Amino acid sequence: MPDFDEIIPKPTWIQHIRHFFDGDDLIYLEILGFDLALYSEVKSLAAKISNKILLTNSEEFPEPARSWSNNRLVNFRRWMQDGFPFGVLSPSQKASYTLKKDVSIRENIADVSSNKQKREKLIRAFNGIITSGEYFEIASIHTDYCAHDELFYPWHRCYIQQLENALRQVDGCHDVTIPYWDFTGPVPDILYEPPFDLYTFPKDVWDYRQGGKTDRFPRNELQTEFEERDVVGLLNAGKAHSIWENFHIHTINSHDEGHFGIGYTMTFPEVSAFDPIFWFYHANWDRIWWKWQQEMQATTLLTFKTTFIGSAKWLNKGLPFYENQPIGSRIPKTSKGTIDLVQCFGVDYKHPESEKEEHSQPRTYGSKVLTNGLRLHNTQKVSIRIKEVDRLQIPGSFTIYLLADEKPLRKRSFFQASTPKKCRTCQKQGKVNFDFIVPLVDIQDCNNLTVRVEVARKDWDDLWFPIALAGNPTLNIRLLLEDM
Ligand SMILES: [Cu+2]
Repeated sequence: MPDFDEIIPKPTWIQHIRHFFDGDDLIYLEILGFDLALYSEVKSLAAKISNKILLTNSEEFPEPARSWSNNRLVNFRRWMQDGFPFGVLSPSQKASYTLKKDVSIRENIADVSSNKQKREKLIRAFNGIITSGEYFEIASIHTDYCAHDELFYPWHRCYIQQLENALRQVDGCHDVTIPYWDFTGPVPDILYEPPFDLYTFPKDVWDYRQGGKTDRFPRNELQTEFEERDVVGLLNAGKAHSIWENFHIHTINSHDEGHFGIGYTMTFPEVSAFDPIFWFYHANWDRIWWKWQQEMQATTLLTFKTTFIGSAKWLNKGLPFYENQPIGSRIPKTSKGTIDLVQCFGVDYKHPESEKEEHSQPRTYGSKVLTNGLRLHNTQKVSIRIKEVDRLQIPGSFTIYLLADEKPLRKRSFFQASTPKKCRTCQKQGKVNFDFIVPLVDIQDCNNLTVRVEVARKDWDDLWFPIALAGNPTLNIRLLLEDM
């Protein structure tokens, strides 16, 4: 970490300023109603902080013993003067991490599969809960809950733990953990072997009848789908963001594409969790979040909040899961109680070796914050936004196409409930945008840019959803400028 008491030429929030506030200060001030872990709060209180008048009573902040050096104060004022830049952590500035001891470790399913003992235990545990019906009960939770808003990551962190707890109840499997599927490499064989290849519905669920089976693409087709949908590219671009909200929004794009890329059952929230691959796919999403938290030094509640640009209120919302408690004293979980994976759940992830070297850049869309000037010449890319698609009107998961003279230029898939109008989380964010970056040459000779919506359900085969009914979205096109 840089020395904050030296003069810093271009201080940013994420690299420097967030570290100016000591944990004790943060806790003390939170009691007084100031949340200085939050970028937005520090920004709005910056004048008071820099003039040391944050606290109107006789107490000084920070307390005299840990008072800021003059250089630190200068750094803070420079940051104000520069327009409060949030900043980005480059790969070399990201924190390294070591695997926690004395906790359960979730591993790569490819590694579990190559260890006879571990593989057999995982199979036994899965067969156990499928036979007992517990698998059905847990998978059914996803039929009615659609947590793909800001609660997405915390919700699914609890959800996979619920399955893991169930697996551990099976005889001889008390120490089993849910492995993750790292989809950046080849698809491991085990995902196409029983009991992980498919699930048979013991009763009717949604469009599936009793005795029906989950379906997904054959292995090689899945691989091709993932490549064509650029699941890994979208993931890498999302992971490179240092702002939590951006990380969340952009990685969800990759998550949704992955659901579609796996196959039909996984395309619909009502039934996706019945396909066993769901669990390994989602353990990987949880691992991706955790790794991002580790790299951003955001593994605790206090430090996690320093990555927010907006409000932290959602952290207090209840989740439909309970803390591990004896029956009779069930305490509902909130998102707060999910942030520190090791503390809250007693597990850690062993990340794949292949992830050691990564150098993605966050993809920015549309306008940029003007701090250092922008380069106008040599612009070769445009950002295209399909703006304000009213997804509540669209019956279920869909794919939106951007067409240049009727030919598909780009597409993006969106994972949602079949009756989004009935879903409270969907209602909150009814209008959604779809962003693409396109080389200028691809559209400059085109006469007509249009948009089409394709509903994923089989009964919509060959029919487009009328775009006028989807809230008549607009197309915004902007030149993509580079920083100087
Ligand atoms: Cu999912």
